[in-house]
Amino acid sequence: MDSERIRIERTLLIVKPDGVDRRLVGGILSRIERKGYTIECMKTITIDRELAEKHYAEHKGKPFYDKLISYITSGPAVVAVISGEGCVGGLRYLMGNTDPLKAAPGTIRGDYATNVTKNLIHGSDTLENAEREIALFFGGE
Ligand code: IDP
Ligand code: MG
Repeated sequence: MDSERIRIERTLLIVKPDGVDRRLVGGILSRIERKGYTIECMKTITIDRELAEKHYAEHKGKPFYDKLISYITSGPAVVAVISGEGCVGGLRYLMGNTDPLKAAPGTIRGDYATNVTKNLIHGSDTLENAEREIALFFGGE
């Protein structure tokens, strides 16, 4: 029965600067809400270098790291806490493959993006990272 369903989780969503610049924020949030997830809180910020480096610490030293940091800090981004049943994995599924050229049609990246750096959206990849990232972006609030 319904009471046995997957537990309610929280995850961190970022509509990255290309998504804000392309006016895709509403369209992306609409898909997430349509799925049944809740926007718990949300803000528009320009991510500074220090925050970007903390958020993407696991990628330090990779070939795409410098490009990633300059991209994510390049302009306003929309950051939100999303909640709902199994939403960590569920949001990843809605987002599609990291490389938009490999993301299935019907996913956000599959439908709206072509570039592996400018792939529109971030969603936490594990429950543990979700809690870490939520604390990083909303810890003082
Ligand atoms: P994810 O966003 O799907 O979790 P990650 O592997 O965590 O993907 O990579 C973080 C971000 O770094 C990606 O969303 C993308 O913007 C960028 N990125 C990942 N892999 C590459 C790559 O091979 N080339 C360029 N940028 C990349
Ligand atoms: Mg990731």
